[in-house]
Formats: sequence, structure tokens, C-alpha cells
Amino acid sequence: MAKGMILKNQNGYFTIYNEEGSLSLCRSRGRLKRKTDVLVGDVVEFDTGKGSEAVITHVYPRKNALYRPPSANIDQLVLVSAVRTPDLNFFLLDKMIVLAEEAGVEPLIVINKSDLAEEAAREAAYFYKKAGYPSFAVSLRQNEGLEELKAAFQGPVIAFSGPSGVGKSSLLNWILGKSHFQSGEVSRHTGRGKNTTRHAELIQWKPGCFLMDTPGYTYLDINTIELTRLSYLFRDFRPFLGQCRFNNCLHAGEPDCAVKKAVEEGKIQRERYESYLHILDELKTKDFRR
Ligand SMILES: Nc1nc2c(ncn2[C@@H]2O[C@H](COP(=O)(O)OP(=O)(O)OP(=O)(O)O)[C@@H](O)[C@H]2O)c(=O)[nH]1
Ligand SMILES: [Mg+2]
Ligand SMILES: [Zn+2]
Repeated sequence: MAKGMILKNQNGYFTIYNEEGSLSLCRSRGRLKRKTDVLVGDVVEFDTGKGSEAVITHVYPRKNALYRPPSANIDQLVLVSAVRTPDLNFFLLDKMIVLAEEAGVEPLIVINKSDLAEEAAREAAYFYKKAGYPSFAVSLRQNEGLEELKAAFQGPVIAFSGPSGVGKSSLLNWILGKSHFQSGEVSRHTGRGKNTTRHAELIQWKPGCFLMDTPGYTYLDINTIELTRLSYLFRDFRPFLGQCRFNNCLHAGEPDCAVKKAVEEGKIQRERYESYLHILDELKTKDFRR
């Protein structure tokens, strides 16, 4: 019996980093057969099986779990966007932040490719800083802002997430100092990276600190969040919660709403509030369909 952490899952074959620092290849069997039973980042026990295949026998309780990317025990979620190619999608980023907040994972925001639109990248980073998140405008191409970014990493397990083609794998390779992850041109056709990442994978960066690359996405499904909880997942709204006339206020046009008032007084940024309303609408449609 041995203990270790799941580094990757390739079609049911798990790579495990064990306590001695070496890698084992393992299958999961029996009760651990469903796709979400064993996640990248899980700490597991496994049977090294003399002669036969090693088998995962137990998954330790998780500190947290994310469904996008499918992963467990993440300490920091680095949400990478590009300012251009592909264009920065604020709504998608706000949704990702909400999912991180819901899972109890600390987000850090990166606006990459600042070489393509320096001013816009700086403004976007400032926007999220004002919303209460550590944010960095960087350019891998021009080696801008990368050291500051690296200094803000807080492991032991740091996952990179974001749309396809924004430069997650490229950034990770730069941090690691080697081309471990595939990266490539964004296809003009599909808007996706051509050497797109297909599996979540953890790699050791330094002793006791791991970095995770994940596949990019173009769409994010939110259906696990309670309507009344959404405003709490907007960190910048928190100082104003509990002060509305109605205690079940959804801040969507009810009278005497403290959140709406804060937007009008410029204490909450209007675009964040619009994202909130947009996500709220999506959740309401989902509720209706259930
Ligand atoms: N202009 C510019 N291009 C960059 C920068 N960083 C990365 N790129 C390019 O962006 C493209 C996509 O990079 P990837 O690292 O493959 O992107 P990814 O986020 O891993 O994409 P997926 O794996 O599909 O999710 C590559 O052609 C990189 O060279 C940058 O700072 N500026
Ligand atoms: Mg990639
Ligand atoms: Zn309200």
C-alpha cells in the first residue's frame, strides 16, 4: 500500500506522485469507477500490486473540488485571459470567478498578451483589482510582468484555467523553464489553439509545489449555484449584503436595494453588476427548466 497525489488521468490510467517522489501508473477499479471518483489533485492510496497493475483503493477527503477544470485540492486558481486573440471575455471570466468562489478556491487573474493592447490589458487588470482580486497584466512575448506574477503564486497546488489559446501552456512552460506542455498558434478558423491541451495535468514546479495545466473552454455551464447565494460570490458586493429592504433581495430591481445603490454611487463597478444580472438570468432559466 502506498500514498500519493494524482498528477494526470489518461483514459483511466492515472499517474501518481508518491511520497518518495517517484511516479507510478495506476488504474482505478470497482467502487472508484465513475469519472469524478478520482480527480487530478486527489490524494489516494494505491496497491502497488506485485507483478500485476497497480490499483487505486482509496481517495482521501477533498479540501475542495472544481468541475471545470475537473480537479481537487486546488489552493489557487490562476484564471488566464488574453486581452486580444482571443478577445477578453469579461462575462466568461466573471463566471469562472464565481465558480472559484463557490468551490472555495482563491482566484488570481492574469491578462496575457498585453503586447497586443497594452492600455486595455492594464485597464482590465485594474478593473479586477478594484473588484478585490489579485490581477496582473503580462506579456509572455515581451517578458512583461512575469516576475511579479510568479511572486504572487501560493501553492502547494496551483491550477491554470481559462479560454483556449490565451497562453496557459506557454506561461506554464516559461515558469517551469522547459517545454513540458504543448502550446501553439491560435487557429484563425476555430479561434482555438492548434496544439490545444486535452487533459488536466499537474507537474512539480519546486519541492512541495505543483502547477496544473488544463484544457481551455469556450463556454461555461453554471447550474450548481443557488440564486440567493450568487451575490455573495461577487466579492465586491459583500460589504453591501444584508442591507436591502427585503432579506431575500436578488438585487435585480427590487426597491431599496443596497447593491443597486452601491452601483449608482460607483462603489460597485457597473460591468460587474451587469455580469451578475446576466448570470442571475442564466440561473433563473435553469431553475425554470428543472
Ligand atoms: N502575442 C502574444 N502571443 C502569446 C503570448 N503568450 C502566448 N502567446 C501565443 O498564444 C498561442 C496560444 O498559446 P497556448 O499556450 O497554446 O494557449 P493555451 O491557453 O494553452 O490554449 P489551450 O491549450 O487550447 O487551452 C501561442 O501561439 C502562443 O505563442 C503573448 O504574451 N503575446
Ligand atoms: Mg494549452
Ligand atoms: Zn438588493
